Amino acid sequence: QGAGAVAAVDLGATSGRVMIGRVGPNTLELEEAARFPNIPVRLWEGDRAALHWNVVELYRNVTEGLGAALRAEPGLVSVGVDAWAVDYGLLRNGVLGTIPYHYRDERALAGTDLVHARVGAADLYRQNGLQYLPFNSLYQLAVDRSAGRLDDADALLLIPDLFTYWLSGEQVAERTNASTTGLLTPDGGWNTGLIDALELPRSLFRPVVEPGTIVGPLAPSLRAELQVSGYGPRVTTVGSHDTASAVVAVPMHAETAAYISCGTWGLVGVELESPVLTDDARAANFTNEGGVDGRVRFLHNVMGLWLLSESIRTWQSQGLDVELVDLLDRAEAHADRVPVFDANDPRFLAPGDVPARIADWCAERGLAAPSNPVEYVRSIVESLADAFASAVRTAADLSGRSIDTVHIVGGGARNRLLCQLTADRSGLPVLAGPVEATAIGNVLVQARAQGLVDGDLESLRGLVIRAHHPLRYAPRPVRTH
Ligand code: LRH
Repeated sequence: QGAGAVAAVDLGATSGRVMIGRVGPNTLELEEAARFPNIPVRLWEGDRAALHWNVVELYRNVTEGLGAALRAEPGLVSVGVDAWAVDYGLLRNGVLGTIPYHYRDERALAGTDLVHARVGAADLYRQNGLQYLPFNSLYQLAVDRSAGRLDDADALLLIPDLFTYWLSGEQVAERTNASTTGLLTPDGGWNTGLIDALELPRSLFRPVVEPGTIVGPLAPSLRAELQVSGYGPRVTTVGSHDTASAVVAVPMHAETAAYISCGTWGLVGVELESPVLTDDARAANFTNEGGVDGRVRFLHNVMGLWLLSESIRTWQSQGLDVELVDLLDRAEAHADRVPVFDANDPRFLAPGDVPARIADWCAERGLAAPSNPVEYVRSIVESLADAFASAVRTAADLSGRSIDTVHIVGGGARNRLLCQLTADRSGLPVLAGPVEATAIGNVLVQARAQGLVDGDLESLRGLVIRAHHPLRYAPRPVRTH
């Protein structure tokens, strides 16, 4: 076994990147080949403007990025795509028919009643083990069905599967991300009973494949466009749900660690061998998502850095001259008391004026709202840390694990204040990093499929532990005012 190179395409809610990963039994190196923004678009649809993903623009950036990766590393053996969960494209005869909706678009909201009228929430949880999120694919599909949008479709591809298809010409459903549709059985096949009960066409669903499946070469047209000589990189599935890839690269001892994959969302939980499908887990809104190698990602979605980015966007659109890094510095030094609000409140889901919604939340409880952006930022970070700590405790209780370390990976690992406050509020040491966990997890699963490394998740994590030294935040006593 020698080192070899693969390309990870990692699409996030605010940006995408193509990373080159060089991997061997004692090597794990990452190099950025391209990075590009992911900016959703609103399109008028008769009575309102709906929020969509600009997948065509993303695809152009992906192929350009892949071209750059191939110039830097002509010997790339593989390419794999991960992205956010739940959203999908509908195709007919191989052609994308509708522009994929964004899960934050309000269209999904009608889906809950449509689905629960046919299958009750408790029954659903026993079948799919998913936390209730109003935008889970099955709710979106119920709305699309009633709007007639499924009538012309003969295939459904989740976002990373759509890119895999455009890159290779092959249509598959990678299991970790398919688990976020709510339409998989716990053993990872399509739940045809549930699909029938919701009157969704069975023919939409493609064969479920595992992460690390070699799908095929790049489509001939793309090989020509990128001037690939010979066979070129194989398109390989990874943990195509970005969170599944991130969890692969958490440098943890899974039995005693909790992880927080913190980007737009903060995904807080533990890794288990089998799902927890109890009423308590459902009441706590904990999810059992499919992990790489059959592991279960038992976690809860906390709102995440979205609260910060959406606040900044609001202030900037109001003409305020603010920047996140600067506000975080000042929030770190801010000693006065700020309100801690419920970062899980669904009112924060849709794009819009997050600071005004925080003020409303406070007003409803007779609390004084933050009075300037620094206070808002401090209040958001305190509230996120509080929600993170509470989700860590719940994950431990529900799974029967005793947790001694909290890992934070993803962009949130860069946020010193968030890491420190999470340590303080959980009373546990926080190990922060790697920031690029998702891309690393993507790279490692491809590398293993290509025979560049072998072994189970623990040995893949061993490579991460040797290559990346997390920053440690020791818990401080929490001030009681
Ligand atoms: C994070 C993420 C998360 C999902 C959400 C839709 O990017 O994939 O795991 O719940 O997006």
